[in-house]
Amino acid sequence: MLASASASAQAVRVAEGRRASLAPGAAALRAPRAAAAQQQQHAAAASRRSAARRVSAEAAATESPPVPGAAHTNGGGTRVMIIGGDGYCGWATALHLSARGYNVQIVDNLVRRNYDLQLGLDTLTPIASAHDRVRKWGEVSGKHIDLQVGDICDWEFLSQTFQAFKPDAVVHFGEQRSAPYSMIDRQHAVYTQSNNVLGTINVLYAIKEFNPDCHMVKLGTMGEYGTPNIDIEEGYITITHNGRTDTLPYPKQAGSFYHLSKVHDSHNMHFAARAWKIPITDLNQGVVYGVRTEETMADRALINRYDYDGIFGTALNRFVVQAAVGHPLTVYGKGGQTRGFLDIRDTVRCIQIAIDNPPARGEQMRVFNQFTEQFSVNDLARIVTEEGKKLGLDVETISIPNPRVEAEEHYYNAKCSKLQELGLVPHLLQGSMIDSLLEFALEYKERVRPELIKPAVDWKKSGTAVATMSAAVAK
Ligand code: NAD
Ligand code: USQ
Repeated sequence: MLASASASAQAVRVAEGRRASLAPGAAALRAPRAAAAQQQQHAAAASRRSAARRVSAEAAATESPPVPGAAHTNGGGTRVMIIGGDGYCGWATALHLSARGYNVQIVDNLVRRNYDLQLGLDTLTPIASAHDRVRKWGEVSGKHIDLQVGDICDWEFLSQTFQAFKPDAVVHFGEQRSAPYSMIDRQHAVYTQSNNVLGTINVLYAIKEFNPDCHMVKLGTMGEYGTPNIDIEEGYITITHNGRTDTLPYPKQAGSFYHLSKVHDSHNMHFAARAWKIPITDLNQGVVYGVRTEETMADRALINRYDYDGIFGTALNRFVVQAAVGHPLTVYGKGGQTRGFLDIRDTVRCIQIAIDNPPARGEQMRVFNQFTEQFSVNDLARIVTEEGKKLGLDVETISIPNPRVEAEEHYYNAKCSKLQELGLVPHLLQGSMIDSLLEFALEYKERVRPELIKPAVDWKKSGTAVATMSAAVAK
């Protein structure tokens, strides 16, 4: 229960902020009483504001030349709030947009870094702190990114930040994004859905109350659709039933409590677009691979995170690291699971395209499928094996019992033309891409902890007993 019925509105706000900003397992860090939490929150907010002011001042004071080759194209000073801008997709996007003339603010509660601390995980790449990153970006590019550390589930924080920055567009990456994390146990399932669904509702209210023209660009997932035995359309399907025809949201059959949180978000956003005429674009993104973008490679302190563990690592990124350290590629079950994939260089471009092409107010929520190619897990293993051989690596593949509940052989044909019609020119998965990713993984291979590679979260065993301590390392 978040708060008793008789609690004051202030206590409810504090309780909301406290609950949402802490991932499960962080209970020991919680202040015992609401008053203490409130004091802490105010102190944290003050230090947050002064830290952000420091970062702003330092970044603004630097006058170094821009990143070579980073064209300052059509951003036109558009004010873009990037929620989740310290994460894998968000950081690359923040720099991409900043380099191109958008006025960028990052909003992030840094909880992704906290998940690693709780579970004993780490990114392959040594990433700088959020504050050092934006400071370094100021030095390297001469561009200022405003950083606000806070939780979007905390309405007081979000509403004040929104009103102060006055964004023209909000790009919302700020969710718990791992399917295995959401299936660790009941606590992690509840956290994932409350963090994701309630955070998104707060963003919708902020837009409605303070600037209903602000365009919400929200990261959804291809996994919302599941693997139906018919073609997957981009968001909507026209159905004729008993002689009548309608165009309706495409049916959703998600495969984890995480993927389901995205389904719930989509429904809530679809409703808000209708009820309040907010311009919204829902991007159903496929699995992202790669780590280099022009801007994140401009300095070591700008390097992006790269997850390879069994909880946050995604298929292709994991296989590349496995090949680099001589670990057999971990195909789950039969390996016929087919998904949409895209290069992180296309993620950042897709977001820019979405921002530049807002729906009109009152238009139905827009949905784009954001991926460029489909592969099965077996396809990925074959490609990584072939490319590994070229670099002299002896790559093996094993089939391990599937920890998930999902179809291992199925029809899959998803549409993805809308972003390309608006100008996306895809980076396709070619040998050279895998080679450079492999070389990247080889460069950091000393940091790999092999015990984190095998999956330890089993969908069928997810229970009510708290399983944080056993989630990362398989028995
Ligand atoms: P990530 O975990 O690296 O980044 C998410 C960021 O959001 C983190 O920095 C985290 O601290 C922040 N965050 C989480 N909850 C927050 C909250 N309540 N308030 C403020 N900040 C919060 O994830 P990612 O891989 O960059 O994914 C970004 C988005 O894209 C997610 O919504 C994810 O579901 C979606 N997506 C990712 C992929 C992929 O392959 N990585 C594919 C499809 C969709
Ligand atoms: N898989 C393996 N071996 C591995 C890892 C994964 O066979 O070592 C399989 C999984 O069983 C699954 C497929 O590869 O069938 C994809 O798994 P994944 O971990 O790469 O991706 P997923 O859990 O779906 O989640 C990731 C991101 C998530 C995003 C989603 C896009 O973590 O944020 O929403 O990709 S999509 O898959 O299109 O829904």
